[in-house]
Amino acid sequence: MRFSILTLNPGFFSGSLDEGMIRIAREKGLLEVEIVPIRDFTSDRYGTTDDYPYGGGAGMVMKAEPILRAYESVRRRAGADTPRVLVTSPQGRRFTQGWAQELQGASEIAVLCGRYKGIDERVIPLLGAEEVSIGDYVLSGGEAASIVILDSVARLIPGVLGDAESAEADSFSEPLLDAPVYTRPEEFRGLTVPEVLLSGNHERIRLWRRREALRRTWHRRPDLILGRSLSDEDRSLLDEIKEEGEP
Ligand code: 6GU
Repeated sequence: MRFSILTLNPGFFSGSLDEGMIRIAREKGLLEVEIVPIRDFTSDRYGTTDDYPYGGGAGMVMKAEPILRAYESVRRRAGADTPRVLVTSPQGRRFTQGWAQELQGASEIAVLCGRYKGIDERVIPLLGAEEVSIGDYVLSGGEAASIVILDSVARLIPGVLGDAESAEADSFSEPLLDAPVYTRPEEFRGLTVPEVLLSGNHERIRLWRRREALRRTWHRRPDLILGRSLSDEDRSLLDEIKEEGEP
């Protein structure tokens, strides 16, 4: 998979691509990341990438021309593969695990990092782009969002994660939050590990984890539970949780 990131701030990415799972995916040759500095594709001597908005108003708008030229360089490299193109924007459709899974099937992905005040709207149809938002808050630019998207897609590429990790059901593949986890020591600063996890009783542990997953989800993200049909077991666990009231 090749992931091209078109940005006004290429320095944002130094370091972040050389750490953790993104680095491993790149080292294994499963992921190639190309940072495309939009300013390199300006044609005037000032390297102008933005301009005033038609109709007035605060803030500057990213110009179409340098973006299209930057994208055309990505296209040339991609050859026959038509990239999936995303534009980061607070106005975009919300990014989800399902969207990440769908992108994982693409061989070429290009992400244009928008900046907060926006991009000339004509860029969207010209690139055949989809606008994507990572959540309901405002970032000053899409660079951080593009790393979020890259990370979530890269870890789904077959062979990137070890079997142990990828075999595990991810939180959000199954739409409940994960139960809490603990590691050694058994007691730390007066806090102990729940006894059930030390019991060796696999059925009790399974049930405890299920209950805690439901409990967290119910208290923190009830939207993930409401309107879903639950198994009989989940239903009765959730009834117990509701009896307990607030945490
Ligand atoms: Cl993708 N971009 C910006 N600028 N702000 C955001 C966002 C993206 N997602 C949430 N807020």
